Amino acid sequence: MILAATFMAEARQVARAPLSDGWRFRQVRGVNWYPAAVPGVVHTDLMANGLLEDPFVGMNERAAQWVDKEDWEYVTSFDVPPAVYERENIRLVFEGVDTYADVYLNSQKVVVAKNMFRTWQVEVKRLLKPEGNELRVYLHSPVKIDLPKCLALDFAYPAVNDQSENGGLLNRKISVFARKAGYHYGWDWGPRLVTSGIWRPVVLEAWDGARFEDVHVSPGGVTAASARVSVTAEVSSGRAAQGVLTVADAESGTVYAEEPVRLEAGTNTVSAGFTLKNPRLWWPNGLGEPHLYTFAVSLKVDGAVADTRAVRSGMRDVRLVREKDADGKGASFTFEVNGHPVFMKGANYIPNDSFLTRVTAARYRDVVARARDANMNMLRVWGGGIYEDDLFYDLCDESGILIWQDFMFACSLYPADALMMENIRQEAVQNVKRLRNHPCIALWCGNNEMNDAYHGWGWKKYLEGKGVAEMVKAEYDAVFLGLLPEVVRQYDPSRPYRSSSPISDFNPEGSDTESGDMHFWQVWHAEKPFTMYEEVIPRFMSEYGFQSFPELATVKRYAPDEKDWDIQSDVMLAHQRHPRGNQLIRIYMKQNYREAKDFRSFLYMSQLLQADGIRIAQEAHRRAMPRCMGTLYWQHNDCWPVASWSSSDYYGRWKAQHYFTRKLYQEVLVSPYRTEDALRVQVVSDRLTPIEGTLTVRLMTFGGAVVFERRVAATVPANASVALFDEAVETVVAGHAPNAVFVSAAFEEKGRVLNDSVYFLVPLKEVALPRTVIERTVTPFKGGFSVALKSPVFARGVYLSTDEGLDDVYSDNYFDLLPGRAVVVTVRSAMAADEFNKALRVVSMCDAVVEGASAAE
Ligand code: BMA
Repeated sequence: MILAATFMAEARQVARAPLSDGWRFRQVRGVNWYPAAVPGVVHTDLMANGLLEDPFVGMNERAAQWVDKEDWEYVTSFDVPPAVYERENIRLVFEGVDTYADVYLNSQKVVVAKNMFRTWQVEVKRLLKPEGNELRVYLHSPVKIDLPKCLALDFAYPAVNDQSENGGLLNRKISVFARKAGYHYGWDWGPRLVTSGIWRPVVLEAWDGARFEDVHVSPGGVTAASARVSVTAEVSSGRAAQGVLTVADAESGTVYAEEPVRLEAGTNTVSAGFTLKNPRLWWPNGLGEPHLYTFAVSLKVDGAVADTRAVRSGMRDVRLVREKDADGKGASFTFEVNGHPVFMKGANYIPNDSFLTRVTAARYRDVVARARDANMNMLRVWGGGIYEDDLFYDLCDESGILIWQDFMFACSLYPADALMMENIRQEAVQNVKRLRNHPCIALWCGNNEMNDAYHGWGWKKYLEGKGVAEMVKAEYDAVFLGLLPEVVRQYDPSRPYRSSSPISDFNPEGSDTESGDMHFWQVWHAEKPFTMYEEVIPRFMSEYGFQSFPELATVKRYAPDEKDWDIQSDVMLAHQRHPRGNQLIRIYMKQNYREAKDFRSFLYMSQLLQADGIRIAQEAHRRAMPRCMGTLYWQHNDCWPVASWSSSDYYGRWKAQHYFTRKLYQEVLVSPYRTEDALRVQVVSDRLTPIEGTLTVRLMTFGGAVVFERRVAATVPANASVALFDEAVETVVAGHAPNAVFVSAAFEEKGRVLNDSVYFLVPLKEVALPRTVIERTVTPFKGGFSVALKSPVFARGVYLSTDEGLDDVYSDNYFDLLPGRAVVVTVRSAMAADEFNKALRVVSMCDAVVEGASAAE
């Protein structure tokens, strides 16, 4: 959709040529040159040349730690085609350099880069020759640059997740000195792989006269009747001239606005505006179509087109409503979209790879599809990663996924002298300008957890002890209360800014359940039971989570050798980055489940445990709407194969939690839960119109006998959460042992089940799950198989897998099979039928626990 001109483009327009060919690289201390990929990073180039073992396999990460202590040099040479060489202006653009680099063009230093989140550009016409130009990029080791800064201080800027020890730097947390993705230095789900490289494209741009530097399309006052669209363009012009700014529909050609503009030599701001009548609105996933308009914006100078840009935009009104409660104690935290309060269902998003340049378009498509297909309407791009690629936001625009966008600061405190402030300002301005056209962006947020950490994690005390608390706090305030909100006000005034996530509206030193957002980690870090999710419910839950292991097919990729199949083996521990991760999983497993019989079963049970636990929170948050208006669990994805809080692993394989989430985030949720001695069923609807339907609540034995049944006809109001069933447990169980029965609840509209749920009246550990063998019938179809499944008795967490088919996608998995009821699962797979039949394993929880460890024990 971008009307990108190339060298072939019409002479007057801006020409762009990537400089991606012919690159070579070397370790500066070394002598040999090797072929290199640009965009790319040193680690992947070393791997491609057979000089580094894949750090994602086994314990190879350890053997990669030397890379960040070295300087590296990248060189290419290129000719400039005449059609470009003759243009009035030629600019060299680095869209992203990681991180410290000197760039030389024909031996002249033209760029000194020091921030991986910024773009760097320089006018190079006078330096270029028609042939044989040399472009050289000297990448300084981030360790060599930043370690001295760290050593010069007599206190440490805290950085809890920086795995400096793994990098051989003892306790020197140097990540805070670099404007570089925090997770590169290690995280509690990620390896320490401190990359260097030319990680985004290098391009030559050439033009005559005038060009767009930026085009901002900003819809305002959006209603069903009309939308006011303002287009503001930054234009550089070589001379004073008369021009025309035109905005047209890219498809139909309909001209919306045509403004004569006066250009002076230098930078100009020109604008045009128009009103769209009865606009097609952009809706978040689940509420309607996320319609996108593509506006062709063009600039004519002296009658000829000088530059064009195609800008996609969505007509939507998103606001964050924070109204004081009637009792004055708290305030709402509600995203309102097109006039409707919308409950945010989503997750926190991290970068998709430690080596960012490996994230292909297909992987971006998959990770966003994983959100859309799980019925999410929001992702939080978390501050320890990157401002994502344009493609990511394009896909979110198309999928109706709203974005909570952090600036890139997380779980640390950062120095901010005048030079750093300017560096951060440029980073913020560039990224806000780059992303503000996307309708998906809902909110800007200064940082992740820094406010909580300063006040609540003992950092303030530590810094006071060192006599620098005021200074460090002043640096914090300057960035997050001064610079960043100012940039947002100036460049994207229609969007809200929050200084930190989480933060209370009334207590600037922390977060709480009465206002603002909250990260709730008492479950997991503080070992509190999952049921605490039902007790602590904030206005907006922006983080909570629980770890699980990836399934065996993924584990095999990093631990191929069976001798390592023990969660405490060195290899498995290298892929478990939370210091107490295994211990915590074991503790919760013991509290909630019976013992897993072997390694494979433990992996599977860890996924069910995570899904069961997080489900309690997801349901409690949704039930609590409209007081609570959002649930974003930690975390959507992984950056390498690892045990983590993710609901889908590095290869994109859905964990149990992802399948559970898809159902729990449906438009309508049926949520059974227990109070002291009653069973309640609540129905939550995100639909913007009322639903007439029927709730059926059944109590069944594991053999399939229905011992209680009630049907409740009800109208569920629009966008509401209502209790439709409330009955004494005693009445419902009707004399049966509570551990030998389960609740099955479903809500249907005109005979179609909108959502259903299985619920146990006692903790799962005590449930007398019967043993069963699941019958299966496999029928091949083109590109896959359908698998019909049936069990005479209840089967918990039915799991289909073939350890081989990494790309297999199941229509459903980890689901409960009701006694006697047939379920058909389809799987897309490249396997041959007999191969699949042999490899397919169908198990349920009763197969995974130690034989004889019966429920009643
Ligand atoms: C939150 C996140 C991450 C972290 C996660 C799990 O604090 O912001 O920093 O990975 O918890 O500990």
